[in-house]
Amino acid sequence: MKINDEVKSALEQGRAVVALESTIISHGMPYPKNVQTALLVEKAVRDNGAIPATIGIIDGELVIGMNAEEIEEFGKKSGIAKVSKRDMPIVMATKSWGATTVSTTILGAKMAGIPIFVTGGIGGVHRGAETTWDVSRDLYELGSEPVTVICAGCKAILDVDKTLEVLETQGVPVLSYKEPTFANFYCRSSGKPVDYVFDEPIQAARVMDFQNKMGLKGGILISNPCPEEDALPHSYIDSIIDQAIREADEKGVRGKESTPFLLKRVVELTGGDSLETNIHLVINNAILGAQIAVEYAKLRKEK
Ligand code: PSU
Ligand code: MN
Repeated sequence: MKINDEVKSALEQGRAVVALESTIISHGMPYPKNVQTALLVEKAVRDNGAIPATIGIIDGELVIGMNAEEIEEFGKKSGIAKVSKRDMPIVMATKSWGATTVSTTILGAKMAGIPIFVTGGIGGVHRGAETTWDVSRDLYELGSEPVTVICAGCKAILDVDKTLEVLETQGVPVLSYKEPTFANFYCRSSGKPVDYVFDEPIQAARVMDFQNKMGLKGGILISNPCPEEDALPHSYIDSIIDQAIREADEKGVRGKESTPFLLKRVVELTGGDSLETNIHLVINNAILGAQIAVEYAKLRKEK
């Protein structure tokens, strides 16, 4: 593992650091918007008082805090593996490049001692999981590692009810910023209740603090609805997602290819609108994540 100097000294001094993932760069968005977004997200973290640490695997080494050239490579290079937990030792042993998903970014953040991680939408239980058994590893890492994840709900291509059920089984508290319901990625509300609604970043930091104090294994999920002006209407995006899922079924797209295929198809079918929403919601999450990280660092310093 290689931690960059800025991140290392921030962690040593107990300053706020926010982890960021690399699958959203290499498999979640097209070039060059993926790179531009990753850099804007890092800037949003800095503007709100924290240090960004984008995580990825380069030549078999887990890098905590990639530089701008490395982020550019992740956005451009083809053949970078999408790395779930099971792929990690293989990518290391073969000295390959690997993009970390939510699950492996949680693992990297934990190894480095970073308590907060910002993404777009987490993976979850896919629609039709009763026959495919496609349940993202993201939910199990959230259940076992002490990292708080800020997201705009689970990706809209998923089954929200089933995803929330697995989070409950995994013992993951689901918090929502200002809105009474769990966010739905491109839309502000899924209509499903959460465990706690908060209005100030410090309130989320206090929940993190108690989870830590009690030694409860696992993380916390924070849902932050995408900005009002960027949200897409439910009826419009739902019919497009239905079409993308039908096409995936017809083509036999399965397993780890499923999420990248669906996201890409939804971007095409919305004429790029869903990509703009995706970009804005990640930046919005970075702002909240940095604010919570700053409050959490203050709480820890008071001890
Ligand atoms: N959020 C986005 N775009 C993405 C992802 C999340 O806005 O591309 C990625 C994350 O890395 C997440 C992964 O962990 O998709 C989920 O993949 P799967 O459903 O195969 O577990
Ligand atoms: Mn899957």
